[in-house]
Amino acid sequence: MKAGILDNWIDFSEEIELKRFGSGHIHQTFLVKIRNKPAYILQKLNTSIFGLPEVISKNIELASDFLSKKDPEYRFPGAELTRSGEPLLIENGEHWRLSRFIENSYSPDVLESPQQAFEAAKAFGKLSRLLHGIPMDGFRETIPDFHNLHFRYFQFEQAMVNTSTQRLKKAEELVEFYKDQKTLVDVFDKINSDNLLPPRIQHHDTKINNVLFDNKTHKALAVCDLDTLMPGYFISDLGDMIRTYTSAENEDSTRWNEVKIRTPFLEALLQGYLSEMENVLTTDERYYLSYAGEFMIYMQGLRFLSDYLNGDIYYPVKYEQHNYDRAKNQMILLQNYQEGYSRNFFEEILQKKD
Ligand code: GN1
Ligand code: MG
Repeated sequence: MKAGILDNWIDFSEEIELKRFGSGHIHQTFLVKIRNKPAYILQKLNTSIFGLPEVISKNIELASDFLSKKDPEYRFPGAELTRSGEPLLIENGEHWRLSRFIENSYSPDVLESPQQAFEAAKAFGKLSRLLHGIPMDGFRETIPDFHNLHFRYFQFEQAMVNTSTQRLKKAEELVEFYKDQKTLVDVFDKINSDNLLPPRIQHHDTKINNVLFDNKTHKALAVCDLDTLMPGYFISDLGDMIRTYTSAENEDSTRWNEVKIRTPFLEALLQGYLSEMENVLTTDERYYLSYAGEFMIYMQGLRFLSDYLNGDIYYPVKYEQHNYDRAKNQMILLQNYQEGYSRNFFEEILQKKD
């Protein structure tokens, strides 16, 4: 069946090996190996989440055209066109996409060294830098309000109303914590109402398993998972990196005592990001560097908690309180971040660079 799908792009009379790939939550992803040919990544898009698949293709195409002129060497894993020249195959109501697999690469779930944090942050910083100045006109949001914290908080409020008494009781402590942190939403609202941050094309899912590293050199080769490449603020990409590169445990971990920010990783991440973005960031953006981490950890925690309250309708779960645990993990990480990394920490790093 999936092999039949592949027929729309390539000849595969040769032996073909297809296996599930990666740990993404949303799409079904397969690695396709064909004898004597390059390998591919085949994805069946989750269109109940990405209701506008043609917007994804358009955004990627616009970015790809711009990047190929600005830096022809840049590796950007856009979609392979089907035999009829389309970036997406639509068959029986299903949407499929094929892209080149970057050979000899791996994508980690947790970073092992500050050097890797530097590399990954440099990779996403580079993408932001290269896309600086791209005309925004043709871009649209692939998931409306995806990183709109105001909207995410509203969804959380709705989830509290609609949930079962049992789940609400179980989540009481977390609910209180996330409510107490609502000032983070107020900051976001002010950024919006006063136009404090310039719109940028951002990746919006910079977690570490969306970076491809070279098997041997451990250098970042490329970033992948481009479905949420769309207009937003720099706090989305920088914040998601802080959320996932600096924690000693990934978001699924329940080893609560180990969930904490690793300072050398945070420093390396900032160095990597700033090595690309330092001269691009505005004064206001520099001011909001530390907020980026709070914004993303908080929003991800809210999303996990809302999903727990809603009865696990968005994130796939492996056990009953999986989403509850993820929201708890993010709560601990946020507390740790707020205790240890004030705005001063970020200013010192900026000053050292100046
Ligand atoms: C989802 O598909 P995946 O696992 O890369 C989610 C991100 C979250 C992430 C948390 C479209 O990304 O926003 O940060 O899970 N993507 C969507 O692991 O909701
Ligand atoms: Mg992914």
